[in-house]
Amino acid sequence: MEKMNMKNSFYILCFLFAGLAASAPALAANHDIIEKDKKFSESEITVKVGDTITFKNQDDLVHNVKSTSAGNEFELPKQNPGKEDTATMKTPGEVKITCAIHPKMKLLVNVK
Ligand SMILES: [Cu+2]
Repeated sequence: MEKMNMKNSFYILCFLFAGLAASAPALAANHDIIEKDKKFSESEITVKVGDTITFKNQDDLVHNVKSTSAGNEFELPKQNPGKEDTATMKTPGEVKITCAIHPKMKLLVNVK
């Protein structure tokens, strides 16, 4: 009888942990954006708060990616060819990303 109770307790614990795991918030995702021919590989993307965007410079010139959008301001270090850097999207809203050196480069990020 005692053994049976132990077994039942074990199943109940398993059930509880499974429930906890299922209700845990989704892990932040990373989104890759390529910089090539003085363009971003996407013009608009949608991400979640806490997600990161990795900017990969596949051009043969320097880029300087930045945002001045409220709540998501950042400026990545000047990127030599082959470099990559990551920015975290912290606040819901529209984030307008550009390159300080090439202002025609534009990426709109919708942070949900
Ligand atoms: Cu640039």
